[in-house]
Amino acid sequence: MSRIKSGANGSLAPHRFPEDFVWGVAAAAPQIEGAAAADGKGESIWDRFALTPGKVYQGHTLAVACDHYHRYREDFALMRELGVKHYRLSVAWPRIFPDGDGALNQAGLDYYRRLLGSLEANGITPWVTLFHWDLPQCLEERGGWRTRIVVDAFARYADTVVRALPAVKHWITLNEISCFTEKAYGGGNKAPGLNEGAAVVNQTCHHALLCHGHGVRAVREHGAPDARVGLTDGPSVVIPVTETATDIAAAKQVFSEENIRVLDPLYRGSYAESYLRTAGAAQPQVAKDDFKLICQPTDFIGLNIYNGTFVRAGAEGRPEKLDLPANYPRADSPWLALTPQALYWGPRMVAELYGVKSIYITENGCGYDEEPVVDGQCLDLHRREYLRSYLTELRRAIHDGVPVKGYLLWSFLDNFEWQDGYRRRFGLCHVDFETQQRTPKLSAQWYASVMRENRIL
Ligand code: GCO
Repeated sequence: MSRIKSGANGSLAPHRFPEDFVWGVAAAAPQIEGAAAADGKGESIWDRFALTPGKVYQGHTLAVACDHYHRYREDFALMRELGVKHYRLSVAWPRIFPDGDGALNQAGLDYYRRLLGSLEANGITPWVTLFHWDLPQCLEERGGWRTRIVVDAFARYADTVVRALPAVKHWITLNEISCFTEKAYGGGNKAPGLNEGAAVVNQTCHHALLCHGHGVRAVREHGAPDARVGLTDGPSVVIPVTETATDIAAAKQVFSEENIRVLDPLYRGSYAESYLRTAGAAQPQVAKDDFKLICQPTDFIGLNIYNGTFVRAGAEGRPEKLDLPANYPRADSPWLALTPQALYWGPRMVAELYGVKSIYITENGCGYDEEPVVDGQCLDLHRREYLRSYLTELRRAIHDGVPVKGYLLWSFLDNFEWQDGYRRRFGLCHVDFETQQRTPKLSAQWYASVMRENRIL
């Protein structure tokens, strides 16, 4: 296990990031594209979920979203103006295989080819996620993530997409396994919104891990020789209340317990004993060679980090999670307590526990409800302060030797925020959902200078 030392990368001048640091923005197909039935696209579980009464805020749907499907050229021109050089996007599986594993929809592939061409023309490097939660509804009807049908279907989908897009050099297999398994099948608020028992939830997670493995395999077999691939995880982040050895050890123990189900298979090629013990009879069914697929070496890990939970060493050193005081500062997303130290401790713990050598923050940002445009301006000073405080902690991690190589901010545009619909705005650019007008917010101008100057201003 590697140890992080304070100031290990001491050559970094205050507020500066390393020379080759990757700065960019992130988004996902179902949240921005709209055109939900255009050019042969099939229905996704999120299209269906949004039409189910009571599931999404005020019945908002994905039908139009930011209309990025039709407006990507203008959007990329705006990115270019702001100096964006890296962009994380996702491919919508139901555009490629409308019913999951049947006939290929050539128009879907052609769309992403055009889109990548436009990115290239604007000098923007794509980071392409193969799966960001929009499972084809037909597959859900055949069992979805509960069955191995989805694993075979994903393998074919990944092979097809990777072969068809040889210009892509950065691939992300899946986005946040826990979110689309546990919070989707285990009683949460993500599509398809089911409430299955632990055995089913553990199985959905196992199938997702297998899909990650197929994603890696597909890139190695069909991708460009210099293509790189990794998973984006959404770890549950833990912050020691004080930076003393005992609180750090307590926090690390909690971090390990809460993230072991995904990270152990990925990096150690098996489920941890402690995980299997806790799961008991609800352990996932594992077939021969599953772990060979799951733990193939990757080139990096992507981490989506927004917040963390404070932990201290309680009685007899037992870890104790702290509840936040009622008036602790939060963004408007109720789950988003402002805990910038999460960007220090999340990457550090992944690096220390699993020896990971290359980490990208593939999402970080904040959601607010009221962000009006007045006289052509949106003065989101709250977002700028959020970003400044989080980036300060990220830089501290790099300064201490944590191998964080890049940061992709969530998100470029205000967009469809899942169960919260369009009410909750995460964008650097304001979107008027009536007119589709984009207005870069104050935070966009600020982030443009951070990217340009490679330092926190
Ligand atoms: C996630 C998703 C994003 C969200 C973002 C804000 O992490 O939940 O990857 O699609 O929109 O995180 O909640």
